[in-house]
Amino acid sequence: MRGEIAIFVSVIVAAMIASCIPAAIGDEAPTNVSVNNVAPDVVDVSVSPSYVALNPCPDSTPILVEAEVSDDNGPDDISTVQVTAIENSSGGDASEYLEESLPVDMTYNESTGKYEATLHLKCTTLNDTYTVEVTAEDKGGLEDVGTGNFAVGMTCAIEIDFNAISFGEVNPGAASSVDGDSVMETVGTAPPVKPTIKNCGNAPINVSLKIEDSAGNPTTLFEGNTTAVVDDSGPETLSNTPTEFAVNLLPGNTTNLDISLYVPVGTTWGSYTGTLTIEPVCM
Ligand SMILES: [Ca+2]
Repeated sequence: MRGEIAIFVSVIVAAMIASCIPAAIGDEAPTNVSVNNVAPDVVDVSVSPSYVALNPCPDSTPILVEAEVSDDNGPDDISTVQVTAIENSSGGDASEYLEESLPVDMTYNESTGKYEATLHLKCTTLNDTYTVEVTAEDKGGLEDVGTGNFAVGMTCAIEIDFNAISFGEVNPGAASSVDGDSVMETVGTAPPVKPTIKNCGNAPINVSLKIEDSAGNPTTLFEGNTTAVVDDSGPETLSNTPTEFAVNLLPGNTTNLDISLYVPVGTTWGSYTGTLTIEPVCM
């Protein structure tokens, strides 16, 4: 087939040359075209994981933003691809939750064929859905914007600055108190740590407390004889079932735990141990 076309064309050319004799057999004409620059296209933006469970404070949590970008003038015409904005579900600026400052340059990954950047969410990033905006610009200054989404779940977490509560030596009929403060201290430093509770999650919390006597105690002492105040909530008497303190502690904030033990008259003498359990209650 290809051979037949070649023969056919050569006959036509021969006929044209024959009809033009004795005119010139060739000439040149200047040819020009202006190829337009067209904007790059941000085809797709994705964020992984799409549902983020934050690490408790003070750690941040990485997310990977990937963008598929093309340009009809060729891939070399793409000059920059950047993460340019992050917004919450209300459309408000959420860039305060990033460890990085925007814009963040994205780099081309040969193996995925996509541009990518790793961002770090602060531990106080609120439970919400977020939109990441990616802007691609070509060498002619034309731009395109694409967006991708992710969600941040609720993280309920606390940190405490004490690893023991010591009531010392107490006579029957007397009480012993350990008062807290709102300053997170390093456990083991002198003077003795004043109990502090910190919200290291991303949602407001209440705090629940329970206290349990160890199995080897001479008699039950802590349960029913320990009272606690958290922030301005209480005093409440603690038992072996959780008591919730309505403190509405905001993410990143700290509060005091004041705890007191009353030793009733008639209590058997000896050493007593117990376990205080402190848990966050997400609201
Ligand atoms: Ca272009």
